[in-house]
Amino acid sequence: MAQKPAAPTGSSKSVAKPTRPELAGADIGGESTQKASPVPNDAAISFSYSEAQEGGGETHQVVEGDVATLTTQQGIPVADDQNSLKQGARGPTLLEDFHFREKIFHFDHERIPERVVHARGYGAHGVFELTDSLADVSRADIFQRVGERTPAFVRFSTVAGAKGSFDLARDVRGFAVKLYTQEGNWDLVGNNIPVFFIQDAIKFPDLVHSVKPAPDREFPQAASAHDNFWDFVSLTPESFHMIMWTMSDRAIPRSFRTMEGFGVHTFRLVDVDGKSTFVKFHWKPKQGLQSVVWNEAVKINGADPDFHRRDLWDAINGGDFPEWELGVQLFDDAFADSFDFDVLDATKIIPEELVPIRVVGRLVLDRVVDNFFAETEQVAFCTQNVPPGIDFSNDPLLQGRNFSYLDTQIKRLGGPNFTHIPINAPKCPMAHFQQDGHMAMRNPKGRVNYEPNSWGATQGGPREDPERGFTSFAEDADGPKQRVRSESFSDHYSQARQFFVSQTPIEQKHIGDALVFELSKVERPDIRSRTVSHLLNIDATLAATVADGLGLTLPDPAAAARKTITDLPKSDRLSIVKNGPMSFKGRKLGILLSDGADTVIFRALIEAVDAEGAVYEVVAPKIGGVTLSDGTKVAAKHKIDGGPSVLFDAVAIVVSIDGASLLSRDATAKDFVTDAFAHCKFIGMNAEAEAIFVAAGMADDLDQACLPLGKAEDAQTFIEACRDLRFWPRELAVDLDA
Ligand code: HDE
Repeated sequence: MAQKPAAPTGSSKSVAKPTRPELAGADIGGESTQKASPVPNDAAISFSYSEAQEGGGETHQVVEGDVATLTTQQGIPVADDQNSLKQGARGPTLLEDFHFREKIFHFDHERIPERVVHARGYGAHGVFELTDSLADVSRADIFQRVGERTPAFVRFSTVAGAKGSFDLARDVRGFAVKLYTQEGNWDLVGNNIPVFFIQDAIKFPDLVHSVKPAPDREFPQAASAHDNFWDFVSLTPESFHMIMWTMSDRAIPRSFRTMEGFGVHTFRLVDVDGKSTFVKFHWKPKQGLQSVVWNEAVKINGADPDFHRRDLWDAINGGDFPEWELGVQLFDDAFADSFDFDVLDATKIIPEELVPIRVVGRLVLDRVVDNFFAETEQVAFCTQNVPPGIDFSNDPLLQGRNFSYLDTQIKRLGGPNFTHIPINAPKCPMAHFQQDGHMAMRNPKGRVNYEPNSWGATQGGPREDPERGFTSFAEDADGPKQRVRSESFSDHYSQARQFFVSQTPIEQKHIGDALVFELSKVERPDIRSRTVSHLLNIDATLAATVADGLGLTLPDPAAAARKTITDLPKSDRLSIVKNGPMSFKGRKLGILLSDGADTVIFRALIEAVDAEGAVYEVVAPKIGGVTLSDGTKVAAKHKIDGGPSVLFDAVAIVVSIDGASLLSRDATAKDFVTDAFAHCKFIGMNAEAEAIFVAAGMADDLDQACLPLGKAEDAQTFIEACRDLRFWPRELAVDLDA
């Protein structure tokens, strides 16, 4: 017998916003949330759809009573969505079943090509506010009026991995910002590292091929620790400044929220008189800089491959809106001429100590997307999108990008009308004669689609405007056509060294560890050796440490086009540790509880976390939660084997004697404490918890960053200690590679 169609159960789901448990209340939730905020996405998920229209979307629903009726794409109401149309109950499916065919056909076509690089990304909406006018150097409308707000969309990404890869790959992070200005979209398509691997865009396909999975075996995924990548970079000395950054903790950020962003290239700002000033763009996170350690990153990838996207989603929905300052480094031709390096060379920075950053605005991300595909996947950034008052320099990488991004969007989004997709459409008036093409949504009215024309002001359509319109900076350019690399691009090691010597000892150790790890995955000894030959031109101690870590005889230094400048001043701004937040705000405490755990300590802990502007999650032997010493029930966010300590910035262990003895037998509970310790985290623990450390073989290891939680006041002391984020001396004391 044919099954009866299921009755629709409802047209909209309400996603209840979790509210912070009253501390005085009886039962407590297993996680905290930050201040509640009205986030549109949480209001209701409706089964309606929006149709892109000029001037905004319109919502269509076929509604009967309170419940929307399921329809086909053509709007035909559907009576049965459970069974295809058959000739008899057990007979063949009929071609006539248009609902079935449409449903399957549409499903078959759901995928679009993933981005050739930066495939895995996560986006959010926000707003840019100007805090200091740049009218003195740029005519761009976005830079004129202090206090004015411009809508923004930001997409963070990894570079090498596929769309479904994990978040904590050792990789550069994309930091692409679309600003919907009153003079059209400005896309600042940057990274979280201020330099790049190569100097000329013609090498980009080679670089990307080398880091992506090899063509025969299609692995390794989302990793640079393999022969092809190190083969390419060790044959490309210009990449070594970037290599220092990617081997540093910058390439394993704790969160998108704790990364800097950089425009990388030198751009131009152009004022009303056509005068140009060179500019480098910087995004400085209000959350401070923070990264994880490599062993932790590897484990996070298993425990929560979506760690970064979940973090952004939770922070924004919890009302803890991430914020960055927009800073500019401004300089003129005279500085450019006097600089040790070429400002057109994207493998170089201009140290902030040399050209200080002027903060001109702030970017706040305050809204997650309604639909990942529509917004994050379909957003199309193009470096060529600049409004009047912002212009390009001759950086050969930037020049190449200006071709590549438009080209790739046409392939990825299927045609030239990708600006009709709402996330890509400017939010200012547009008028032009471009028409037709696949999926044209905005179509001109009237008979005129060309200019010049003589149909007059009302019918003739838009006209160019020499005053308002974009004009390119009138730079003198001359010289023979030639395929050359300017001599001024030939210093490949001096700034790599400057970066390395500017790091704290623990950060230098991490760079050495990363190089040893990566090169240990390289099978060909000659590639390992060639890489070390470049390190010799950067820092002799680093080269010796890496050679030793690989069990390699130190090779001769690589032939250098230019001798390394060894006395470039150290730059504190290049270190993460020196630019930490000194706050636990926005961080997450994992609290391991057992039945019978002390209520007073637990309540004191969550009060201290709350006061700090941090969040907590409860880990327990069972997901049903625990009953505290006074009978209060606390829900768990994680069962112990699903909530390893790598998911948290710091951990607290508050258990009863029975709870400690139960957890002491559990391998995942022992991993919880050994990992927290090995990753240099601050650990708060009551006396009973010590049994778990003893069981984990750590009886003699506990140090000053393992803080007691014996009485209520200890909670505050512990959270204050957590402001340092990590207790680095521990790593230098216990790691074999130290
Ligand atoms: Fe990209 N890059 N890139 N890139 N890039 C792309 O465009 C390219 C470079 C960056 O979230 C592609 O839409 C060339 C530097 C980000 O959607 C493609 C060169 C920087 C994103 C492309 C570079 C970036 C991309 C692939 C060498 C930092 C993701 C998909 C000259 C300043 C944007 C796409 C998003 C994406 C080309 C080098 C940043 C193929 C040819 C340097 C953040 O067009």
